[in-house]
Amino acid sequence: IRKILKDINLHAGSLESYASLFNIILKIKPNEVYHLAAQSYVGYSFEDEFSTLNININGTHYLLSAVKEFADSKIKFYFAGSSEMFGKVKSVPQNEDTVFNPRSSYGISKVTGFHLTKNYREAYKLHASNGILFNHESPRRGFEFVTRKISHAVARIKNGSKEKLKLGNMKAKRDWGHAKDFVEAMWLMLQRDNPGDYVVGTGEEHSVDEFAKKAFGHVGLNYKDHIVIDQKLIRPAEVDTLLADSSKAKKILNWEPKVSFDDLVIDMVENDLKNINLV
Ligand code: F7E
Repeated sequence: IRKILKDINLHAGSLESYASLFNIILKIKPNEVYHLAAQSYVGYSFEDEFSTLNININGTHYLLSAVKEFADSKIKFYFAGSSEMFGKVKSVPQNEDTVFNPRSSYGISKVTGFHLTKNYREAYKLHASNGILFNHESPRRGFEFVTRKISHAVARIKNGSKEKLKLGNMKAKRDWGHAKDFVEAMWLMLQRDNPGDYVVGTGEEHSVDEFAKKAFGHVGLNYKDHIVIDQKLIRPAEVDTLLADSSKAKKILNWEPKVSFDDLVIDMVENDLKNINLV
């Protein structure tokens, strides 16, 4: 965010402190609140489920409660729900009516956040919406997530590194979209007169294997020569497949993803190739 720092104001606060969240809202009186903060790495949630649940559930509750104190200000609230709420999916593709069946403490925390947001909307009449967003990636993605882990390894290996890239379950399928498209959907939700819940995804699924093949292929490498499977990276309870049915977002928000899977992979690899010497 270095490039935009001059245009924004940052305020320090913590999801673990109700007082800090309340004070920020008191100070800036926002029109819109986008609650994206969380322990968001599913892999880590298996190692420390207590922190994941505490931070994600209480943090969401604190923020909703603080927003409620300023009900007269008509603050619009967005909660970042997640396709991980569908977990071991009960039907394909998943839409707003699909039953939640989370497979990790992260998924459980997001289901709870979803219900808290809905309850504040119904009980206290907040303009509070849930986005149930499928995986959204970009060159800003953290290095622990599989897409960035791959794109950055491609850049290192292309630049001469002799390492092997260790991955877990390459058969897992995700509905991967570009974060810039998904942020537009979040914003559109808060421009509506009425709040609601929306599934946001591309409607296309690809495996980790396909992502890796395309990313290495983009620089003329065969991914099979550079990847080894590390059993330690296989999750104790995996989400095998996720595929979005975003018809509601398309119809009501007039939202459509613009970036294709191929262009997403290329954007991430090209960015890492460009910046490889700066890391
Ligand atoms: O894993 C498999 C892994 O960690 C994707 C978060 O933004 O999206 C994200 O959650 C898949 C899984 O993302 C490695 O087992 C294989 O099946 O990139 P990920 P995620 O768990 O799908 C949802 C919507 C969120 O809400 C989350 O906050 O890739 N996989 N090998 C691997 N995953 C990782 N991280 N590292 C590997 O080496």
